[in-house]
Amino acid sequence: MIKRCLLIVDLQNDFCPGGALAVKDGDKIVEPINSIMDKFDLVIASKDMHPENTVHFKKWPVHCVRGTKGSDFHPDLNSDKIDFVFEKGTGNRDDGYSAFEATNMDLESFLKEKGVDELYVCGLATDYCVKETVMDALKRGFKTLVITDCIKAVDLVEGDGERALFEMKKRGATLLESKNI
Ligand code: VGL
Ligand code: ZN
Repeated sequence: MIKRCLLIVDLQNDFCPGGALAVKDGDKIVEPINSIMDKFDLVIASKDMHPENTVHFKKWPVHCVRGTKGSDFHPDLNSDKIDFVFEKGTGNRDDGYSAFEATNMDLESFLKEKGVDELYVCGLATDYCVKETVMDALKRGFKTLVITDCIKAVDLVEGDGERALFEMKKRGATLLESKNI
């Protein structure tokens, strides 16, 4: 049996409308993600979890500070079904865009120990943390799939999200829609 793992990247209040670094329509992917969780053997998530002072805030508005509501999952996300949460960006000197930079547990060893064959990635944001996580997964040899209707882009420059998808695909990721899982 193929073991399939869903990785939900940074579906936190600060990246949703009303948050400190809101991604347009970021909240619209919550229900589609809830509705696919049961298709997976394992569901994990990452959280952007920054200290109050970090070099990361020279590039971005203050967001996802540990202990604040902005760092919590979106309230509608079915977090009961999440088996483990990987925290990243926890230091003062790192951006921690990729979930493979998590500091509370090593994601690569975790996936290998669980015998994961296919890593499905969704969440926020397409052009930053989703992209970096997918690139790192591919680098480490995981079969990596991106669920295109369960991601949203920051699009700081118009087209960033589309370009990120193109790069992920070029590097070897499979792009698919949730209805085809
Ligand atoms: C992210 C910008 C800054 C993300 C995190 O989750 O994509 N983007 N920190
Ligand atoms: Zn961040």
